[in-house]
Amino acid sequence: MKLLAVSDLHLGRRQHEFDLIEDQKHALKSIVKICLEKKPDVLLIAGDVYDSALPPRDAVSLLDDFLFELAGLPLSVLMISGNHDSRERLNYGGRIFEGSGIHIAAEAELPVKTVTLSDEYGPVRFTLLPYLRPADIRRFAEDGETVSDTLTKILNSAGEFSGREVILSHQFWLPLSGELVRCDSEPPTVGGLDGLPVSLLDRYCYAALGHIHTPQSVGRSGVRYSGSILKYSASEVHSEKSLPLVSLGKSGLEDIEFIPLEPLRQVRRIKGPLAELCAAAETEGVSEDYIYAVVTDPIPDPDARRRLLFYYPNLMEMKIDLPDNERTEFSSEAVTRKRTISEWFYEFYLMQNGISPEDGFGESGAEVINKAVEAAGGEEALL
Ligand SMILES: [Mn+2]
Repeated sequence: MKLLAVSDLHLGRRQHEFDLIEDQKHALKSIVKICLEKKPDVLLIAGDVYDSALPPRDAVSLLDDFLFELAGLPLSVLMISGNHDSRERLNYGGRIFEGSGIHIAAEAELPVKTVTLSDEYGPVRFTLLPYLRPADIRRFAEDGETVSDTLTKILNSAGEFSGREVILSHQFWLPLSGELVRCDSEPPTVGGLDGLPVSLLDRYCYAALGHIHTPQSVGRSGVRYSGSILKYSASEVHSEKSLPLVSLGKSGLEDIEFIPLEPLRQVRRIKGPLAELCAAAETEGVSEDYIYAVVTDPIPDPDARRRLLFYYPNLMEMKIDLPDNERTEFSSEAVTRKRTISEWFYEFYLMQNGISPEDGFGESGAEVINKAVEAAGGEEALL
């Protein structure tokens, strides 16, 4: 059986005011093309399908087109929610799509959803673990259980199975030793559920993971973050995107082939004095690439951005590289301003529970925060 794994599509994402929908459309078309050429039996989509809980119309249409094309191919599609997805919106139509071989698990529920498919060696069971928030873990936990205990219980809710098993997950799984390659387009933490031990996934011959945007395996080759479909931050300039094409044999994982995912536009970082950057562009011609520019002139040209835009219409970001002792004058208030305790709490509550404190506590959300801050001695005492 052949599996193709993708994750972190982030459909509808805007980056530095650029709408990436054309780039995303191109990436999804490439995935369909890879499916036609490589003929996987299953396409695994491991979460963060949309970039936000309320995706823009173009993104919804894009997913609709993608699923429609996939439904016409002789393969099954298994899809879970990520931390960016709205469960209800991703689940929309899911029960009807089952008839076309598209299986979606977006809601946290017990028992966990499974889909069993077969090849010449017998059945393969797929566990579709949707993204679980700390609040879900608390809901399923019994007294005295650790997060690992509760997760094990959730995974075991699939029931006994003696054949080959595969899992899709969007939790933050960590290797038992060594570190993961991180980048700027992932949130630095995922609530209180950071760093789950990857040993909990030992029984799966392949774990298709989402959440980390740089493609990489975790501990062993059969546990793998596919990575995002596009370079969603400057820190990913050198991280080439690829899709793992996984072959399962009689006793489990046999081989992984990496299929490169060519972007519509390249993402590049350029650095140097403005005149040099412009001169280079003069010979190369106007570039449609997404550009992160660093201008190194000691006295920056106030017109630098406009001049670069002439050659690089898709200029994502322009930074001026100043000597360290001059840098502080240019840091804006928005970046350096300390957040208040209320703001920290608001963000933390939203991250933990997926709803705002207003939605959690009703009208009195702000009041609850203020009272808690007061009881602790006020903002000054806490910061
Ligand atoms: Mn993501």
